[in-house]
Amino acid sequence: MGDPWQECMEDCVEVAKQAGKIIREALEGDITVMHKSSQVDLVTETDQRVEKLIISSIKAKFPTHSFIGEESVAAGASSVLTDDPTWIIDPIDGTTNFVHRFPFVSVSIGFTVKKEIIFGVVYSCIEDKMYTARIGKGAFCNGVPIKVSGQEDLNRSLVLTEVGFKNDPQRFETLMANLRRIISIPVHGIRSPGSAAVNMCMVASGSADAYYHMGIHCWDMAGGAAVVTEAGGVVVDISGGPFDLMSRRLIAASSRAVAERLASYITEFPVGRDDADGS
Ligand code: LIP
Repeated sequence: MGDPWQECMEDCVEVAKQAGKIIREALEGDITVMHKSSQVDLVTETDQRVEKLIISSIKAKFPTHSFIGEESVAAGASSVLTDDPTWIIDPIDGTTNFVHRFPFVSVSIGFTVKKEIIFGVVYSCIEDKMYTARIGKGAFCNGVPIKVSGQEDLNRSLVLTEVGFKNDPQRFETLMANLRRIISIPVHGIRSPGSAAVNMCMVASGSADAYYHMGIHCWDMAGGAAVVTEAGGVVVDISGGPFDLMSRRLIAASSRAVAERLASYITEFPVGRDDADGS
């Protein structure tokens, strides 16, 4: 028997391309910005339109599959991961970038079966880079194999993270203290491209050596996590322990040595879980 999920992956790439085209076209016109949980949690009609397109076209072919989509969850859908074949979708990863026309904007889709990631597709649609990874079969950018830098020394690493406002003053202090501690290790530098999925693909393709974040969601992580691991990198929890897709925290790195040492400098703050309403 061939690969039962190959057709799903091919369809995923096709729908990500269509989604990317819509996003690029939307950048030509006016963008109306709405807010979700806070002043800095942005959403646009394009996020909602693209998510509807992705879900409806996949559902038409695979009607029994389940979906966890960022905008569907914002509208009240469940984000509990089950054993079903499940598509985990971020229609625009980097909405703030999209709103500002800052050029790291991606469509991120991960596919799980029995809660395990089977493949990931991240389309960085302004750069026109299509990252794909099927577990066990390698990671690619526009069809060309990619691999992590292999960097083992945190002192020689370029580190990515998100720098953003937090409503909770204590979390904000911890975020800034972590940044200060990591910069002072010292590392070669810290960058913040603003799309979790693109950050992971940068680690996967060797343009950066590590990425850490607390407070993202499964739809930000699912596609990119497959790309990093298939490119020879590691994805672990922010503590350095095993990665949990629903935990809202991760380190992605070029090597276990970099991931573990980075984890030792990070003070955690509570971020809750994506599946907190169910399991
Ligand atoms: C965003 C990320 C960004 C991260 C934010 C947010 P969105 O995704 O990719 O890098 O820092 O927490 O999740 O909301 O643009 O899809």
